Amino acid sequence: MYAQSLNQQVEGTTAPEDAEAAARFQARVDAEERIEPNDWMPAAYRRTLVRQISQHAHSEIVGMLPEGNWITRAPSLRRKAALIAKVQDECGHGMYLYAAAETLGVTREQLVDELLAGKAKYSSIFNYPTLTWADIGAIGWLVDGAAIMNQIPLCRCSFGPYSRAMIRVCKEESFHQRQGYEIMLTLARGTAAQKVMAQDALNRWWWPCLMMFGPPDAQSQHSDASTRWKIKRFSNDALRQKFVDATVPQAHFLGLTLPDPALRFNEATSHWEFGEIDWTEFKQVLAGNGPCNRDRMAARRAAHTSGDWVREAAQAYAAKERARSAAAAGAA
Ligand code: BYC
Repeated sequence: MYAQSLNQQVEGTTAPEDAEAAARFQARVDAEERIEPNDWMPAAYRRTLVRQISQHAHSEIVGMLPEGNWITRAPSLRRKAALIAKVQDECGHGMYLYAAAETLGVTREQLVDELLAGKAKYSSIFNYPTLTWADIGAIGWLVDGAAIMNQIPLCRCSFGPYSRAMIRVCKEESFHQRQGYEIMLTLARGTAAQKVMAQDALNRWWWPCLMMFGPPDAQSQHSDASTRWKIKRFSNDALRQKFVDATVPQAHFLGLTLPDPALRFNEATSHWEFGEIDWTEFKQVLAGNGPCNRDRMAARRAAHTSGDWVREAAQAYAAKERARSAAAAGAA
């Protein structure tokens, strides 16, 4: 459940709603105009955006952990440099997204507090462990691949700051996806042991990646409103299917097997049909019981606490700068 306190604050930033304003708003959305932070918007639209954008930001930040885990153990200098750059990009994505959420009347501190208090969600995928180097390939290829599939349509989201942030994020995700696929290709064409490692990573990441797209359409409580508001352009199931259709041939090119005995190409629909997703596992991960939920939150809390002095120093510096500017303005 999204935190009550944040919701109340978000509600408080909008003028009382009237039917005419709501109709004008929907007409602008229907005409593909972008809604900007100072424009009138329904409270529920604002609330949905704060929820989604902040969850997205948290995902980028928590998402640094599984890959960051391998920076010291990357197999070559080239791989290490690329991985450091990728993890740093994810941090940058988190920063744009927190900034986009802040335009809706919440502060970054509030959003981070919600995460650290365990009240805010982040993507289920980051609660799985990175056991071998091949997991770094699988994350780039599959997790970033799934993220691109979901985020390309978000570049046309009705809310201006979110859509603009997504354009840059997608460009960077595209590099991430390629570096992951290249790691997988190297392993798949390497020694027998390396190929086994690549296959094992694919086996472990495939199903959790399909869960990234969210619950089945029939159980997606936010989809109807988000589609009407053109935040969502495709349903969870439609994006999941696009991802499967794009990824199965990539796995075949690698010479790897997808861990799904039900997978088969339907000539009539030109889609890859896949087996049943374990939604119980998804719900367990969302409830905080995935393999790494507790580790991830402990790592974020520890990073936040050990970063106290950095925030204090930055605030002290900003206060000094303000005093200097005020003194200079007074002297002029
Ligand atoms: N994990 O009504 P629904 C990256 C929740 S990071 C956790 O369908 P909606 C990367 C959902 O929030 C990329 N929770 O929701 C970073 C809702 O719960 P609440 C991350 C999930 O919003 C580092 C409930 O289930 N991408 O690429 O219409 C390294 C019902 O769902 C998940 C984004 O954040 C999940 N997988 O649709 C490498 C994309 N799925 O809020 C890579 C932006 C659903 O009512 N977000 N839930 O408590 C979205 O596009 C949409 O929010 C979703 C869900 C498609 C995820």
